[in-house]
Amino acid sequence: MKRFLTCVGLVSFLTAGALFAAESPKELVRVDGLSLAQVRAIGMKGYDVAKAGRDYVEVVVTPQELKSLPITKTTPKVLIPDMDAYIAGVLSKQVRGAAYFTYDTMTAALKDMAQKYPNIARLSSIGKSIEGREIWAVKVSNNPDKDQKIPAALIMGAHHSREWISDEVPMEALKQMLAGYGKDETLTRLVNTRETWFVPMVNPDGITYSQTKSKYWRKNRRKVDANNYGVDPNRNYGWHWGNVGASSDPSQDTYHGTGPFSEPETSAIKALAEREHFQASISFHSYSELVLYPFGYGNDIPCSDTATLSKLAGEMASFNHYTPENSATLYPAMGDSDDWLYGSCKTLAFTIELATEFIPSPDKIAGITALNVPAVFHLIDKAGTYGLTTPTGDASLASHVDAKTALAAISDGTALSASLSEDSRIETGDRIQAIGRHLAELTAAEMAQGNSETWEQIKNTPAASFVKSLVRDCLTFSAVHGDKVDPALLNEVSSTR
Ligand code: 0X9
Ligand code: ZN
Repeated sequence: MKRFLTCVGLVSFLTAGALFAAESPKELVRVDGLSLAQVRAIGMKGYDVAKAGRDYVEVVVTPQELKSLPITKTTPKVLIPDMDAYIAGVLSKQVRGAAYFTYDTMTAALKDMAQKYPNIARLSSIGKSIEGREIWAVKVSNNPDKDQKIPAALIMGAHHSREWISDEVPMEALKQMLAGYGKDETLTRLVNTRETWFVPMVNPDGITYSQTKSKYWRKNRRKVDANNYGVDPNRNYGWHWGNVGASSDPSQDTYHGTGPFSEPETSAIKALAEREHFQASISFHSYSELVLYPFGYGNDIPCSDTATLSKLAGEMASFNHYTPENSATLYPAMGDSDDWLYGSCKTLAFTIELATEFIPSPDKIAGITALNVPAVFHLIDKAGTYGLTTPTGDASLASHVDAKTALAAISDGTALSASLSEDSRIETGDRIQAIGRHLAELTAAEMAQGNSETWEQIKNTPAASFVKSLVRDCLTFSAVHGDKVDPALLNEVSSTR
């Protein structure tokens, strides 16, 4: 629950704060009535902005930083006067059944799941954090030891220490996906036709520090120098790395580190992503109830996949009722995971800012995860459609997907085509054609075995109409090359327009 102090309260708090500056607690303040230029200036300077709109920001500051905020004629309101006390308050409200995962309880839960579902879940460490904790990843797939070259998705949480809710959604999605295998049709299909990687706690040291020391902490736990700890993992990814919305001062919460991927936590994600080639990803954070998409390293950066990214963001938002927007609209900041995943790996990469406060009261965890898990499953599904047809996506997967995925990719890609630029439309068209050729081969093979299910679906899917003649070509080719093809089949495909 947010607490509001009056302006008078704020002034006396600030006066007192100035006297014992070194130990002053951090506070969350809201500044209303700003111009868009002021909002942008605050974001660009690397302040620890929690939430921003066209004319306001909510920002975490020391009393000293508050004084230097580039604002005029506006009076900040203190929402939370002492962030460490706020953390302690949340911790004290935890009860059995409504409590946040710690690194240890998460590790135990992941080990349990991997043990319970050995055929579809594989637990591994993708690297160690600065303090030597394993960064755990679980791969979910019907053949988890094999790279099947099928659409892959990455679901991450807890880049930021004090955002405890952000690992809860990946954990809950993972749990439901495993439990639903063989019981729920959609989840069974997703396990069988996708490779999904969950990395629920990217920054385990930060979460642990925040939870055990009642500390309002954002970064990892690197000891930078005698006085300063921590690099902001979400300013450390290497796409247009620099100072936009980040700080080169190690005492600041948005300190970007000494260079791109200077941190083991971001390097671990980099190595995983470069190996697995994810078609789509979500990185969970808190707070603001947003679905963000790249690029975020500057305003109005051209991006050939904006139509696809904004469409998919909008679809996820239809599940959680959050606001979909380009991440620079929140504030431009370089070095986040989405920009690098999209820019470098062509992953359709999203950040979901959960909730309306950094650490919701523990009794709200279940409601927030229930709202967001369906968006996770939707993204995993669409990794196999938009992820294949989008102009910068991975064309090589076209020849590996199952019939249902191929059909959905043709439908989604075709529906999106109209909103694409001419160049992107042509590229997307080529991808749809490639998927269509693969689908035709699958369908012809199925029909030769006496199974016309996919053929019937193609007939009922207007966007896949072009595949019908390709199926006919496949069957004719087989017949010409001496395979036994039922003439009734040839007749059926030839007479279908
Ligand atoms: O600043 C961040 O890293 C994210 N917000 S948070 O309050 N969870 O710290 C948002 C990153 C969005 N990306 C860009 N604006 N580039
Ligand atoms: Zn965050």
